[in-house]
Amino acid sequence: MATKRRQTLRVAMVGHAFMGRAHANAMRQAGRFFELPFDVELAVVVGRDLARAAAAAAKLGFAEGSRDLDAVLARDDIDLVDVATPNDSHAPVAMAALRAGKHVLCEKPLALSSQEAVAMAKLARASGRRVGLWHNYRRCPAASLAERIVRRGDIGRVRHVRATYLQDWLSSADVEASWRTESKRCGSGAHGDLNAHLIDMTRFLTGLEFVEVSAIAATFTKSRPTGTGKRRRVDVDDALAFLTRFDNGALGTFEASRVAPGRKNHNRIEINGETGTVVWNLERMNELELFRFEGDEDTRGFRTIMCMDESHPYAANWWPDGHLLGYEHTFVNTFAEFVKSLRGRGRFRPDFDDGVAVQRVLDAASKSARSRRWTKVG
Ligand code: SOE
Repeated sequence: MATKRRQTLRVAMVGHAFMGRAHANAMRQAGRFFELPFDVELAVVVGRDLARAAAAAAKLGFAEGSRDLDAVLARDDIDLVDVATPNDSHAPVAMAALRAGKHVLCEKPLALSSQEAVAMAKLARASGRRVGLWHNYRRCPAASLAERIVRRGDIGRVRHVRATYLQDWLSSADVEASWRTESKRCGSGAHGDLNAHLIDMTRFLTGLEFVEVSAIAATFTKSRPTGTGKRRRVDVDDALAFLTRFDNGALGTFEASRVAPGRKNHNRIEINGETGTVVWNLERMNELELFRFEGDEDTRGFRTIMCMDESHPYAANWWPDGHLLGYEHTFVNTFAEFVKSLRGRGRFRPDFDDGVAVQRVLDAASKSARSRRWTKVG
């Protein structure tokens, strides 16, 4: 009996730098560790320079490279467009792909502004296509366990969210300017790059919405070398911190910085509820810390849950208990969930509506940092 031929999901990836490599790895690995409804075919890498796009395609396992996005979008043998480019091209590329009838996965943050994000989400809803955002940390098993714990009420009503995302790669004034230090290319600095993750993670873990924010920001290095002997003005934040009040009355403190020496990728979130606390820390990404007011007082304390058991989200797709996962696996888990969602009817989360919610908080905090006033989230 002829076996039913599985359909193929053919992917065009736009951009091929750090995130392009993480995405390509995830696309190649997902079918080896998850039961997917499609065979994934890495069809084409699109870049501004044909030679570099072709070289990236060869290295990352795609069939070919191209510099002609319009031609790639016009092909009827491309089903999914993956946007792995700097922030200023997320909207034009994603919207062109949606108009061409493609599904879209897009890097975070969704857009340069709320206005742009709203237009993207509106087009996505009208398109009937599946869209998603690569907020990969949601699908770290320990983070997804934290979501399960908070949502089922194990720590009670949330009262505090305390989130930090710190890096140090811009500490030196000698680090060259890039798209990440120019507002017309990135929207904002550490704020959109790192607070975006914290805002999305908070919405994921707690289901809370941000109501109002009060922010402070700083740009310590006002210009950076361009590698051509000139210097370019830096018009984005090196760091932005903000206070927030949530729709259930809970209080939050958020801090993003890319000039915190020694902090390489320090992404940590602590949720305090009425009856307990949960802490997820990327630097110990296989572990979850949990405290609950339970048991005898003299034996109470934080306990560390190693999140590699088959009872933990995604863990059963990988290795036996106790064998650790890494940064790359959060992207593989994300891509696998997205591909599975193409068969289902439910939303893939986070989608572009989630991206709008994140962008609105980012914009309100940026506005508050400028005005030095409490600002409602739009
Ligand atoms: C740079 O800050 C960066 O690559 C972010 O853009 C990613 O979203 C984060 O996961 C790692 O650091």
